[in-house]
Amino acid sequence: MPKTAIKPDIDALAALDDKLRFLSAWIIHHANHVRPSSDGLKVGGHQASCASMTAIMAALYFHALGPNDRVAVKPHAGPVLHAIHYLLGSQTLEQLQNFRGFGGMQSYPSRTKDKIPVDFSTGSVGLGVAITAFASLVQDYLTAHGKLAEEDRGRFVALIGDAELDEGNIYECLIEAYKHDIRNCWWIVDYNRQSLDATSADRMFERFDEIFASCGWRTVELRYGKRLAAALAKHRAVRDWLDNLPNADSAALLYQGGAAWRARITADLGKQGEAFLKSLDDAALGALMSNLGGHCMETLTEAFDAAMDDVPTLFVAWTVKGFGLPFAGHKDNHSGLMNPTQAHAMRDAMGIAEGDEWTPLAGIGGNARAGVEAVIDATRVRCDKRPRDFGRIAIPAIPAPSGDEQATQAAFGRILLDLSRAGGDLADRIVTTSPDVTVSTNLGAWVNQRGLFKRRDMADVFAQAKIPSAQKWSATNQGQHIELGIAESNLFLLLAALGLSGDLFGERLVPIGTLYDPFIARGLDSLNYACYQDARFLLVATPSGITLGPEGGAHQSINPPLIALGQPGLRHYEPAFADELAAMIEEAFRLIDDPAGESTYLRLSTRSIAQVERTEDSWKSGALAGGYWLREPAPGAEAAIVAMGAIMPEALAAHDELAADIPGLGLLAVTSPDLLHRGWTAAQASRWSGNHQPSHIETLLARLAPGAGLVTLCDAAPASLSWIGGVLGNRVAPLGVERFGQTGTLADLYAAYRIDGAAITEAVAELLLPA
Ligand SMILES: Cc1ncc(C[n+]2csc(CCOP(=O)(O)OP(=O)(O)O)c2C)c(N)n1
Ligand SMILES: [Mg+2]
Repeated sequence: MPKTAIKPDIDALAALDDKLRFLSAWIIHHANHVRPSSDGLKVGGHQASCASMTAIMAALYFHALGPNDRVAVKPHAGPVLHAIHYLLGSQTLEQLQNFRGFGGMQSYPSRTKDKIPVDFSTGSVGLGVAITAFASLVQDYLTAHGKLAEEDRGRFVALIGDAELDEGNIYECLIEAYKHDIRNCWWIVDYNRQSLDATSADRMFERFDEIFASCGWRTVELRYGKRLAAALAKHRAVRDWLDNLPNADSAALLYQGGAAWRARITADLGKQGEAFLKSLDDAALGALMSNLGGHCMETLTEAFDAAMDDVPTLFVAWTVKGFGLPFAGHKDNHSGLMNPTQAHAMRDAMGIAEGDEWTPLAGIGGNARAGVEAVIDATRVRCDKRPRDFGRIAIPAIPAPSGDEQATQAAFGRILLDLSRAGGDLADRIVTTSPDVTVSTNLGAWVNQRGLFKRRDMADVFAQAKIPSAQKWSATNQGQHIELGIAESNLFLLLAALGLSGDLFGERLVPIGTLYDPFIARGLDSLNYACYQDARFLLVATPSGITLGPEGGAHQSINPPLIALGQPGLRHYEPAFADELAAMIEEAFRLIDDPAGESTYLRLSTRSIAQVERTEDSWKSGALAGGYWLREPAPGAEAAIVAMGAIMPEALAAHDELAADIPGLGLLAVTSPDLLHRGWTAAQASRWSGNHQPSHIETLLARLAPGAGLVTLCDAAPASLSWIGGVLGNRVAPLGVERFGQTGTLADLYAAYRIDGAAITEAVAELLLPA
């Protein structure tokens, strides 16, 4: 739980601020100007963005953070985080010297690639901010379910660039966070009023204040440091003038320094500014005007100490981008790099001898030294990374729902309902979530059984009034479904937070999220972000394709299989039959709990189709590997139909019709183009390492005659399957959907988009015609 404040050692923290500013700048300097370059490319880095928040991060890490707190660091302040761990002894010099190099510390903090403890990866601005709110929701969920002790709870902190606040996902998250009454969250804005391209719009902070306050957040503005505030208190005219100085003017003056401030104050205020200016030389004036709240250790530590309760809090810390660097305040400084002369001057000014740049406490001498060492020692114990937590979930066999005719979406609902009824560890670890499509993606029965999660009980008014309804929507803190508003980005960010629960809290959950397949695109970067961090979850997308018929073009998905094909960390399965689905769900659960596993995306359908009779189980391993022969080809067959998902009945019917004329015609059921493609490229790569094993798709296709024709068929972009022709050099007739959909019956649509039986027959015939 939030700790009580300890008295800060302001001098030691200020020395650490200076040290972090130097080290972060030097890491970037070394990569760009010292380390030999073999390709002549600029390495890059963001010295100004780091310098802007070294004080904030020193106050946070070396004073305010508790042992269970987790932080999402502004991506381009990554070097500051690494410098902190270097001082704590948890980062090596070798890594710092290999910043942005192969295997070295990453440009932006990465949970999976960096060697230091990174709580949340960042890089795509806005997402690291929002995940902290969802992590706090997951913490509340775990506590309510008795899976996290009170003393193991912490606070979730996001360090935010001010331009990052333009990202819409932050406000989607804010609304959702309000509905779920989240707490223990600090968002700290590095309010340097500069973005990448320019200085930012004036006085936005007042708007931020209003927006956050209306969503239940406490807002704390840290505008002036103690020294500047004290000076301004005595000179009201200067204060009024500075309060209203436009961002661009302020940035330019901060860059130009004391003489320019003097000239401008004199020009604007005349006699009213004289008393303020009189006692200050230009250097002192320049320093005083940069004494903003985000650079003042007393201001920062006081503000943090005053917010140790669980109220979500937005701190707007005014800062100077590039504070203390030669390009402080310059509007073009985002990617600015000090030249060697400037970097050496900074080193000298810090009292660091040449050659001593990497000595952790070089330049910190005299009385400050002991204080700094004490602060570092006290901090070290708070920064351990919790080990990843895997391999603890007993996964029962998932039986296929019975029924001669079934849709995969309906079967999914049945499987979850059966799991819920059977109970057990797995069922208790499942958390479902959906952005307002719980009912229409068939999670309703599960929710009726397991209930909605809310920290505070919420009665089902309809049930109380005895109004008949299929959905029982009362909420308690024991519920296992987290209902979200219609914001798909939030779905993926919540799945990311739930899917990291083993790492963040030592207790792995089994998250299942549902949405309509086309709306994956709405949250795509958040989905990528979840995968990038190796969060583990099951994503169920339904309905899909044009097979949803009358729902029409706006809801028909075309390209998600291609998205999945290119998305690392996410395995796409597209079942045709309920027994395939059951096997895939079982596999997905296993992959969630396997250190070498991944997340799974199931593309399902509302189309009810006749199930196939199985006489044995050998199809199963093929289905889990990406495909199997649903109708065996004769050895050396000249053609095959290769089909995926809900249009399998068309493929089967065409196969039956054609088999009489084309002896040995095969029907390959593809269950995962994603896995087949991965296997193929991996086999290609293994050729070069000398231990080549043919891939699954090569083995399957080897049954056909060399150069046999393939008709590929899917309710998706045809490229999802057409690439299969490249594996062994088969000719392909690619059938699929390439245009926006329309409303209609399935027969209308399949004919119009040429994925019906007639299209298959024609395509097979054409392939078999002599060239
Ligand atoms: C989604 C996304 N779009 C664009 C970028 C490129 N980018 C990186 S930092 C940045 C500007 C950041 O400004 P601010 O948040 O104010 O941070 P500062 O460097 O000023 O501290 C941009 C546009 C990105 N990282 N992520
Ligand atoms: Mg900024």
